[in-house]
Amino acid sequence: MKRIALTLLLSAMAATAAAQHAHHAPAAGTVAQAAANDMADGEVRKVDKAAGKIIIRHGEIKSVNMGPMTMVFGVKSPALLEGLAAGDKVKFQVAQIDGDYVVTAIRKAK
Ligand SMILES: [Cu+2]
Repeated sequence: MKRIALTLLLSAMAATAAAQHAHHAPAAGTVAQAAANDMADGEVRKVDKAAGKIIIRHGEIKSVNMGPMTMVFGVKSPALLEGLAAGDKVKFQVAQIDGDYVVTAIRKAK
């Protein structure tokens, strides 16, 4: 599960880098415009591994038509929460599953 998510993320990152002819992640503002349109920026506020939940203060999430806010998300797999802690800046993907907003991929932002 984790391996698949990572592969997807790396693919998205590679596509972004290729599109911008950049070797490293460009400034955040540029990423927001050019990255795969379902990668959102956020900052972790709380991780609840037992419940499989994460609270993220996030920017606009175009994939689910959501403006900036702080909210709780479910996670597609508890493994996604490994290594994450409050205060981490993250890039993540969200899907709406059965009416709930669920993080399907997440990684720390550089
Ligand atoms: Cu939200």
